[in-house]
Amino acid sequence: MNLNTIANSIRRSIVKMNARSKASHSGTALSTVDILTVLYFKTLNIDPKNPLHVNRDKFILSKGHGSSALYATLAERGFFDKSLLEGFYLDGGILPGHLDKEAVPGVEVSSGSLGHGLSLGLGMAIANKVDGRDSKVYVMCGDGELNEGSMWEAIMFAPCQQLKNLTLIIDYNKLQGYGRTNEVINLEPLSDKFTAFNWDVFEINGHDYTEIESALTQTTQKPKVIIAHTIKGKGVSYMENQFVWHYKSPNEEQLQQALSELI
Ligand SMILES: Cc1ncc(C[n+]2csc(CCOP(=O)(O)OP(=O)(O)O)c2C)c(N)n1
Repeated sequence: MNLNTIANSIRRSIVKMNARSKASHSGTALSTVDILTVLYFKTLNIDPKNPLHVNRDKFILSKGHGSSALYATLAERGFFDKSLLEGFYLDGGILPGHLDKEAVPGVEVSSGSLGHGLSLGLGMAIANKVDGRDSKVYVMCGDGELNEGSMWEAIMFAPCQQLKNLTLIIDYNKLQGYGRTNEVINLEPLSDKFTAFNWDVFEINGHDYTEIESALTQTTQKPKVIIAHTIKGKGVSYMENQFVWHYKSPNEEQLQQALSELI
C-alpha cells in the first residue's frame, strides 16, 4: 500500500469517529495525518505485536486533543482492532477524547493538557542515553501549544543534554483554539528562535511524504526540530484552513462528502 492510500484510510477513520461521537478537533487531527503515516509506516522502530519492547522508538502526541488521529493510525498499523475506533469518545467505548496511555497499546503518554509532551519525551531521551540505547523519541506539538511556557523550558534544556536522539515536530497549521496563531501570539521568526536555542532546524511541507521522511531520517548532533507547515483540516475541502473545524463535528451529509473526497 502506498502512503497516500494509508493516509486516506486514516483520515476516513478520523471523520467517521468524530461524526459518530460528535467530537471536536477534526481539523486538529487531519493536519497531522501525513506525518503520522510516515512515522508509523516508514520511520519508527516499533512492533505492534510487542508494543512495549525496550528498544522501541517512542512517539508522543503532545497535542492530545488530536487523539482521533493517533488512535486511527495505531489501529491502521495493527496495534489494536479497528472496531475499537467505533467507541471513540462514547459511553462504553475504551478510547477517551484525549489520549490515554492505559486505553490501548501504542499510546506512550496521556496528553490533552497542552505543554507537557516535550518534557516527557526529553526524560525518555535522557533515559535512552543513560541506558546506552539507540532508540529515538519523537514528539509532536501544535503551534498554539508553543504558547505554553513549559515548552520553552524544555526547548532550552534539550540542547544542554545534547539529545541528538530527540526530535520535536511542530504541526504548524497556523490556527489554534482562539484564532490565527500569528494574531494570538506570533511565533515568527520561529526557525531563528530554535537556531538560537541551539537546535538543528528543518523546515518542510508537512504533507509531502518525501520531505517528511527526509527530515525525520537526517542524523544530527543536536536535538532536531522539524517545523512542518501543514493545513488544518487537510484532505477534506470544506474543513481545510477553516477555524470552525477546531470545534464542529461533521453531520451525516458532511461526513458523506468527506468520505467521497478521501478515496
Ligand atoms: C494547558 C491547556 N490549556 C488550554 C487548553 C485548551 N486548548 C485545547 S486545544 C487548544 C488550542 C491548541 O492549538 P494548537 O496547539 O495550534 O493545535 P491545533 O488544534 O491547531 O492543531 C487549546 C488552547 C488545553 N488543552 N491545555
